[in-house]
Amino acid sequence: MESMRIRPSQFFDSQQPPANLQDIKTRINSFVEKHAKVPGRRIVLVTSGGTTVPLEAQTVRFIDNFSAGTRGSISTEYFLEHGYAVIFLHRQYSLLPYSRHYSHSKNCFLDFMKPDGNGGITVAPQYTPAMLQVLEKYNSVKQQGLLELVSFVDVNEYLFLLREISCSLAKIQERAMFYLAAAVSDFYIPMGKMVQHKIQSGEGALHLELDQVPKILSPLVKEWAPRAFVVSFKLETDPSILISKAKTALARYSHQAVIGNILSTRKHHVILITNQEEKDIRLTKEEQDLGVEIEGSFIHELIERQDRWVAAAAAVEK
Ligand code: PAZ
Repeated sequence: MESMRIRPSQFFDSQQPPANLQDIKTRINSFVEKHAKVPGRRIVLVTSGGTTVPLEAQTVRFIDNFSAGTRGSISTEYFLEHGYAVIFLHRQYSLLPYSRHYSHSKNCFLDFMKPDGNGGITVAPQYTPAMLQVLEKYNSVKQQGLLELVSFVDVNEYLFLLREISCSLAKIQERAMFYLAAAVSDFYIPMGKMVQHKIQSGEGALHLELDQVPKILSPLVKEWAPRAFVVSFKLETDPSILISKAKTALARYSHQAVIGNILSTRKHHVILITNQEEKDIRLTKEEQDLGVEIEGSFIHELIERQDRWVAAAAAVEK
């Protein structure tokens, strides 16, 4: 069935770009130009959250992809700590760096507050040290303009935005990393085949036919930013196929690394796969209980590999 898949260029020619694409392009170009002027500054594009697939043009129903944006938002904070500027391409309303510590899925922000006795409110003393730490990091990142947020909802928007941002990053691709943690739909309904109005329920079972989404890593690695360091993610539920699927992706796209993870263990176990190695990264039970984040370990590993890769490329050019 592989031959049925539309080519990326055909996809972009036949689909409608998002209405705000030009504004985002301007914003990203100025972010990239600003950071390109800082000697040695690296930029990473972190993609995060799941894409939807609308079933109707005026969308009432859609298919969603699993991801809360936990991986992407945590990872962004670690990249910022390592001095990277970050473009955070995320699913609208999914977790964001820094505010994720106080997200509604974990806790209610009101529980952190208390009346200050003078008609105002304050942070309850037991939460102040941890919140102050997060606030200081957040303010420093904001003040230095190190984080640019771009949001998407459906797979169409995601692909157009990914192309736009990749082409912008191409200007400094030797200093760029792509960290593609978003859960991107494999199937979609092309605009030409999508119904305009809400699908009616009076006609019995619903039969859907979805086309395959083009494999976007291919133009990203080969055309848009061939000298950038590219990390993709592979999510599986069956551990017996994870490594072979990750290796197949590496061989097919010739990028630099794949992070493999299993749905049920993704928060404490990942496998870092490159052409040279297959490295198991795990948190111990004790680390998990202490709330250690696995991203802290493997992002450090990825940065080391990007350093070596950049150095090797520079040596070849000499
Ligand atoms: O956002 P989250 O922490 O809930 O999930 C992260 C993840 C499992 C979506 C990510 O680690 C990942 O594997 N992304 C690629 C998904 C895929 O193979 O399509």
